[in-house]
Amino acid sequence: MRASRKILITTLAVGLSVTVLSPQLASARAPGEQPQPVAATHLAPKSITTSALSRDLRIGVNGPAVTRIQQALLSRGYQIKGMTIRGGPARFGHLNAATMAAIVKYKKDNGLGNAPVVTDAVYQSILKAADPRPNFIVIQTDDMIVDDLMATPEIKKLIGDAGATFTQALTPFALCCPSRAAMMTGCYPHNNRVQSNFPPSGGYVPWEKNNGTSFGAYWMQSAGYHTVHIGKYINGYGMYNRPTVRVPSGWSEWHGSADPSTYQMYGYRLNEPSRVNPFSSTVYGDFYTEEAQNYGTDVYTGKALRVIDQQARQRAPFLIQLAYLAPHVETLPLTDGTWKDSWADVDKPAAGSGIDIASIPPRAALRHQAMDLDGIALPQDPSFNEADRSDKQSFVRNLPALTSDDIEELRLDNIARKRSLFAVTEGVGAIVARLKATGQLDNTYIVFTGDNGYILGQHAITYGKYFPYEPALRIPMMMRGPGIPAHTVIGGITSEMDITPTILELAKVKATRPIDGISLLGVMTKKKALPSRTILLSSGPQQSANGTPLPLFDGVRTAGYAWWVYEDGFEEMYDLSADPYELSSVANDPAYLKTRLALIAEWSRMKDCKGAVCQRPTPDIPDPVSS
Ligand SMILES: [Ca+2]
Ligand SMILES: [Ca+2]
Repeated sequence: MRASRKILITTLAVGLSVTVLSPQLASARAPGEQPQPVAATHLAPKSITTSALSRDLRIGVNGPAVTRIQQALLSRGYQIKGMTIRGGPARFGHLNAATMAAIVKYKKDNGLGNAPVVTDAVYQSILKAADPRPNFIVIQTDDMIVDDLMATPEIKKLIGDAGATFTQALTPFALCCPSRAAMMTGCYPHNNRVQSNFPPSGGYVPWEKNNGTSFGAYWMQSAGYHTVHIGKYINGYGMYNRPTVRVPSGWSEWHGSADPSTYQMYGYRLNEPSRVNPFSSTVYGDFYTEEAQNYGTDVYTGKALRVIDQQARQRAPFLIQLAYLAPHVETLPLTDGTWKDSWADVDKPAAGSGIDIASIPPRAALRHQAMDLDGIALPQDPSFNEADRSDKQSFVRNLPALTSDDIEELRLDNIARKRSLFAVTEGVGAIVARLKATGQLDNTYIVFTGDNGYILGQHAITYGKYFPYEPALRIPMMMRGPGIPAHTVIGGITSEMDITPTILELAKVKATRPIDGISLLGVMTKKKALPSRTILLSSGPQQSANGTPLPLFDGVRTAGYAWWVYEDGFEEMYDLSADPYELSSVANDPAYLKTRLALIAEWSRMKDCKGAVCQRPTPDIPDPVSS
């Protein structure tokens, strides 16, 4: 065997062959791997398929990938001899028959069987040179609270401790759909026009209409990223009254869950079009039959792992958005619930339409069902079952106090929610491990976040979300990746609207609309201080469990204060340093008059803000006058 390594790669005209001599690549081979000489030979075309070669070389056979690899090799000083590009680089389609035959002969001569000629490590180094842009994986849970991270320390260890943790990450709108729209666009609900879960003020149709070609994944895809969505999307996607399998704009690969089956751990439908079948849609098991292989969280993780494997062999960098259902409640299949009209995926639903389906706490994976979690106590801070709600607007003021039965139910809900997150934790672990095994971890950013927080009995509320109290606004958020120092903790206000601009800055991709969030890159790398932030709070049409409309409100949250006004004019305001649990509204306290007026002025600035105006730091908010 010769000491130097030759790599046979790329296309050539029939009858010629290409030899690439690569001293650098010899050192890039995997530990323990022996160098393998490649003999370039002149061979007549044989009957071997392009896909077989693609498997062998572990590369895609699309034109740009091959061309970019050639360019990368040339730019790094490799000599490529005897190469003729049929039709020129732009039209350069695939590795031709002579190359394939040469590789087959080489493998035969060297007794390599089916072993790959070019190893993953070598190929990775070529790919990196061809397109060094980083990959991104955004892992999103549904209704997860910061406290849930206590039950899932592995997520914190693998993502937060390995990078940055944002301890005061807020959603501008504590509801699934507006929150996800804000995350994907980097914009406030008043700018992306997704202001509730349902049309006409929110949901899938307004989403596509207003943001289909102006949000993170679309910009990334336009810049050459392979974009993949797995799981829950914008509420109303794939509804029964619009059964056609559609891939929303911006996504190269689609595994979107069709509503309302999105809210099932078993028996959910994923729309998964492929080149072979553009209308492919699969129902995974049955809601009432708990089969391990169909458990939603694990199926979603498996799909993410497959994409990670697949992309290790592709030139294009990727963005994966992996949206788990846990720890959200599950809803019973449609036939068992009451379905009021076709509300969810139409432009103008009939008046009075809505959804009223029975729900159950999220089911854990079978392997986690026997774990004894009885020791997990329901978090009960001083706002839990707040007795005196005279400072609060009538809706919350008039809620009945929680009974011991209510509290026991909340305790069990909390345990079920945390139990459902163990499979997510394992998923995060598997993803990190697979990125490492395929040589991609060092070039991949992973974001872990929720969509909205969850209220578990605070202020006697059992509706979970919507109201702008702290437990609903706060979400888990962390990010790891190259250049982000481990154990970075950022305590100031951040928002899920910051995720898209951060990714865009890292990928050097431009947005085509003003962005209301800010990139956190400089903050994470300690090159910039986090500015003081004001987050605009807003609301939209939403019903309580019994069909009563919830009161609308608007407001702001600054570092020190939360202020909002309901549609009936009732104001609530909390001094978060003195009253972090929001027990006593100071909206009518004369000592806070100047503070309140400053917050109202801040709201006036923010309520119709766009881009730079939304990003402006919070001005001085006067302290209360001491009495
Ligand atoms: Ca949610
Ligand atoms: Ca109170």
